[in-house]
Amino acid sequence: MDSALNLACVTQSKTHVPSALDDIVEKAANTERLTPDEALMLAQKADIHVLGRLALHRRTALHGQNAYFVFNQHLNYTNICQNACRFCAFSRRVGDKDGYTMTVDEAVQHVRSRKDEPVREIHIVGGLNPELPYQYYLDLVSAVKQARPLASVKAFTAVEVVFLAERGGISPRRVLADLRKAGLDALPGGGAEVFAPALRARLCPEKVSGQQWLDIHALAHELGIPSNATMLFGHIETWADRLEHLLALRELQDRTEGFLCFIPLPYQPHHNDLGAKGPDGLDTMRMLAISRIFLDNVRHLKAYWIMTGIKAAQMGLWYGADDLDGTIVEERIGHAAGANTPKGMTREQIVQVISQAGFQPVERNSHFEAVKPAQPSST
Ligand code: V47
Ligand code: SF4
Repeated sequence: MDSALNLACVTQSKTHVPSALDDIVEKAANTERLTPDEALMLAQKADIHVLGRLALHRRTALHGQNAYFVFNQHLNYTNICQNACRFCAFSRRVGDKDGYTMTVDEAVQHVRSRKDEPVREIHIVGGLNPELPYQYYLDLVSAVKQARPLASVKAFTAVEVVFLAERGGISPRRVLADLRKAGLDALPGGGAEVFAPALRARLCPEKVSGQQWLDIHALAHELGIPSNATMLFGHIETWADRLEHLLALRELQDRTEGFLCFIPLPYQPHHNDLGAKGPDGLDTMRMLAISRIFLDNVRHLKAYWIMTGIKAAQMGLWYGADDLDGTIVEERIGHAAGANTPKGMTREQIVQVISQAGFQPVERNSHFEAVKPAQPSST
């Protein structure tokens, strides 16, 4: 075991009999790859301090004291959706009075309204709106890109990509190629939920399968479009479901190396009909730590402050996370489901949050490259 970790004090006592768990802890401390069964035992049996130390060891080896954030803007262009995922409080049906769809011009207005701020990434996702033509999506990406030529456009989940392909009667490959031509830089990680088929059938029966989600990301990586990956946790899934999900991501990443970041999304329990209660703080730390330890080939791990809460995101940096996402300003999906956080933070606030947690704030772009704070006039 790495002596720097010195986990003996928490795993052993004079009367301690070495166990299978000790072997797994030692393997993890030596940065060896864990099997799903080993990770499952670690997740369920290891002391929270041991997990934290192991995860911190990994995150420090990768990133030192750095903790990343991006100056970004979220754009949820429509909440109209033909699906009805049971955990979702954001979506509305065609005709609902609180349904909305932005025209491309309105979306550009949103982006322009922040033209004096040094935004480096526009994150665009929405519902599956059957009334929007294929061309809308291409126009949206190219208009946003034109309005913000120096910002990356990270747009449309794998679920939206499949929807566009089906509606346009074209292949997902063609959709991704068209979007890229229009200015798409990366895919966000949403829509992954939990891959386990039986669970997915209960959570989001109309949604693309886990395999389809993985296939779209594999295709994006093949076309040179990097992406993120998420997992919705803390509802009705088990640790075995979580590990199955992480394994599928690890296997794909071994093949493509296209994932930039993994984001475990803590389930927000309000205004939907799933009835689960959401993870507590310890479960969120355990989830982050196991993600950091098991997903050894995805470089970045995000504690998404909008959904974890700001204080838990700070703690998350000690449990394996190295990224807090960003300034955001107008988040709707987590807040529709009761997220109890501000809708955005200023750069000064996020820098302070990271510094006060004991880490070095580093502003990044969508590709996780460190950048100098941009001046508003350069955007
Ligand atoms: O796909 C829906 C999730 C996702 C709830 O790629 C919920 O950088 C919690 O994917 N509780 C959208 N989560 C958000 C997302 C994301 C966010 C930030 C950064 C990135 C990135 C991606 O939100 C959906 C769904 O999985 N979601 N309802 C809920 N009640
Ligand atoms: Fe629609 Fe996405 Fe909500 Fe599911 S999670 S209902 S696909 S907006």
